[in-house]
Amino acid sequence: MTGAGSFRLDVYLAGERKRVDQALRRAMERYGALLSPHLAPVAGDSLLSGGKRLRPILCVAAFRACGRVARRPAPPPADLPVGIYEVAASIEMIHAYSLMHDDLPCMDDAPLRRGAPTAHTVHGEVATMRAGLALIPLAALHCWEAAGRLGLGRRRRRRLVSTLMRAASARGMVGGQAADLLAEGRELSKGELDTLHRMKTGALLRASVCLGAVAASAEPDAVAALDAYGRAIGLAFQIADDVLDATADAERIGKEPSDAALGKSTYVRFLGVEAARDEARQVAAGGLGALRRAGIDSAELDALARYAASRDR
Ligand code: GRG
Repeated sequence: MTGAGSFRLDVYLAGERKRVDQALRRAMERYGALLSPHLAPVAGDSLLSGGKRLRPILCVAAFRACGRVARRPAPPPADLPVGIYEVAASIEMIHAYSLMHDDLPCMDDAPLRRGAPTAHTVHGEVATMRAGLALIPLAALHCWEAAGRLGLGRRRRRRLVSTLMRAASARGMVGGQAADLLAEGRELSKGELDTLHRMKTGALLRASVCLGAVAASAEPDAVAALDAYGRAIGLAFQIADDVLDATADAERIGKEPSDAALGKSTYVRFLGVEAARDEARQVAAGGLGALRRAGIDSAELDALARYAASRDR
């Protein structure tokens, strides 16, 4: 991977997280009424409970990289249309629902998330299940309307919503989760593990990058390069997740490590910690190669690839 020069990832991430959180709060104000009075606080708690916000940040970075407003050096984020943060917020709605459901007793049965008690331990299983489900149509609606406010035509708006919903579907995240649950206690091959994680974790990360590119009205070859980048980042992120689950404590990652207890096949089980770290870095470098070949030069995407592969929380 090439150096990211004087780019300050920590400053960049903190600024972007603030803007994503603002967009999420605006979304809850706008659509809270569609959630019903008792589900809105449950969904709101999960949506606004922090987190890295990597998916929306990738979406905005891809948008910027596609040149609609991009120049080098990168313009300050305030130059970006607010609408791209709104589109990005719709991805985080899907992510929030997936975490709420993932932690339920019928799935990973987790007590902690982001350093706090999980949604169902606070609000109960039924309310958590319902509020999570209610976020799915909200995400689709928000994506559609935000893309309209961004000035996109119907064809691109449809493509954005369709990309997001396909990534969340049984061909993507839901299918990956189902495969993961079925595989508990069973030894997977490396190929099966790759496929599972490209769906469960990778599909939404990949779609995040694609949404940014499509929202920027990028040319097809740029969309294809960003898609390859997103695909690589999605897998690198999961490999790094396995490394963290095997090596970090609950205080650092904000949840109880659970892969070993649930008998899951992981990259660490296959490769060992150090080789898994290397693999994550190599996969991410492959994604950056796709950008370079397409002439896409983005300090943000470069730094985000490193972060996805080598993060420490
Ligand atoms: C009906 C089978 C079925 C599934 C419903 C629950 C579910 C859908 C999908 C689970 C998807 C999931 C939780 C994948 C794991 C992805 C992952 C590594 C999440 C952690 O993401 P981070 O680290 O979290 O970005 P933060 O807290 O930073 O947002």
